[in-house]
Amino acid sequence: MISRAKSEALFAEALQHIPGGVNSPVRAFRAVGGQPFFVQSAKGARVTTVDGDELIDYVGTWGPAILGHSHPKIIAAVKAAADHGTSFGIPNPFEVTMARLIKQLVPSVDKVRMCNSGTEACMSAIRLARGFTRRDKFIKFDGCYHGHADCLLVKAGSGALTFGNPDSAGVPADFAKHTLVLPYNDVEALKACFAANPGEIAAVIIEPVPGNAGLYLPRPGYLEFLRQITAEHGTVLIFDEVMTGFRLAPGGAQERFGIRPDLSCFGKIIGGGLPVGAFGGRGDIMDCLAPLGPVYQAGTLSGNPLAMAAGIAALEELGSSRREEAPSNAERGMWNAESSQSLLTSAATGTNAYAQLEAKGAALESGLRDAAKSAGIPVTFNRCGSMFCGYFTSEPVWNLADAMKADRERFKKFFHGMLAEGVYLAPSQFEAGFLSTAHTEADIETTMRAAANVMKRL
Ligand code: HOZ
Repeated sequence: MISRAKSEALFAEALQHIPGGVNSPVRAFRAVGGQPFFVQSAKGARVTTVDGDELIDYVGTWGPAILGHSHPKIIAAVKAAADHGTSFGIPNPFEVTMARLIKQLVPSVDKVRMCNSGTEACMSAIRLARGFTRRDKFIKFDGCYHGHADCLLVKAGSGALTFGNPDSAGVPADFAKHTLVLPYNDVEALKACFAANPGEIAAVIIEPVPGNAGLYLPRPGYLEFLRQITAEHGTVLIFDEVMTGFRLAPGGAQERFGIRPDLSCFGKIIGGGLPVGAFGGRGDIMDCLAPLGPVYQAGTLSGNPLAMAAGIAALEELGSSRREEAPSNAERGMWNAESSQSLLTSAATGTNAYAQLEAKGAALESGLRDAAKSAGIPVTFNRCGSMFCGYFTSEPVWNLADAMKADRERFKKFFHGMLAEGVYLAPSQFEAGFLSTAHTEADIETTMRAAANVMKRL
């Protein structure tokens, strides 16, 4: 059982000053009941609460902590950058380095524009696609979350879904009328939508591996079909890699699945945990942005030196993994069974971040599956590398409709049981879990033991 006195006092005060006591709804524990705890510090795979409890953390600041919290190189980079100033609103050299690094790691990116969050990145990518194609409509998928811009907050995942409001109040119908929503993993629905809107669809935006309604994977051939149909219709294919970028492979989901989108959106990961976003892709599309072209997009803090320094340190650390140990297949954009196997083998030497993430993900998956099986609890466990979700259902989960069949009451009990055992999972059945290179074998074993104990009581 974790202690709560200081967290409770802080939350009581927060409720007086901040709506719902939190600055982002998913932190409020509404989906699982109870109150959030407050964090004093975070290091490696652990967060320490203000009441002094250390928890094994599988939220990882909602994804960015791929290298664990407070990685020494990231902290040192931020401190060094801060000595030279915290914001200029004038170009700084870090921006150039960051752009070069992103291009090296993600070959579909010819040019990239920095912004301040994943929300800004997706909102700007949609505007850019519309400006480039001179079309208004775009397709998104139900349960996918691309931040909280008006036109994207339609059948959204994450907090919007968690709290039962996938369509937010405050979004005028006129602002969302060009947003076409389809089920994920459904080829026929895509065909029908393109047939019904010939020459009208500016973009398709997709989380290639949706991680905002739990986690589900693309069926074999689905992303390939999406690439093909968008190319045929002159529609801009946008991959939202805010959570998958630099995590599922050095070049993100697009490298892992061998697809080249036209535009990609990135977020918190490229800030090493500081507030950052970016969108990039084909040069002919990106050059439509002001000051070169007619599509306006801007930001005083875009390319902020502290955020850039942190992100550069994170990407260099991840990128060095690729250069040392996984050059050939990764460079060719391949992530097949063979390359995964060779990475798994090299995990034994412990230096390749992606091999470690893969191996840790596999170990956690097998432990949690065993725990559920021994307890006789039906769980569908979806995993892609270091992202995972256990749904309390016996049926496979390939889309939002499947995810909605999960037993959320059981998830609540599981969540609180795990927390009492010192393991922090995201406080919603509709969020993904994240491993980092800092999770140790011992952390994973502790987690498996905790899950076995808790599952017996569900
Ligand atoms: N929605 C994101 C997680 N799936 C970020 C967390 C947040 O909204 O605060």
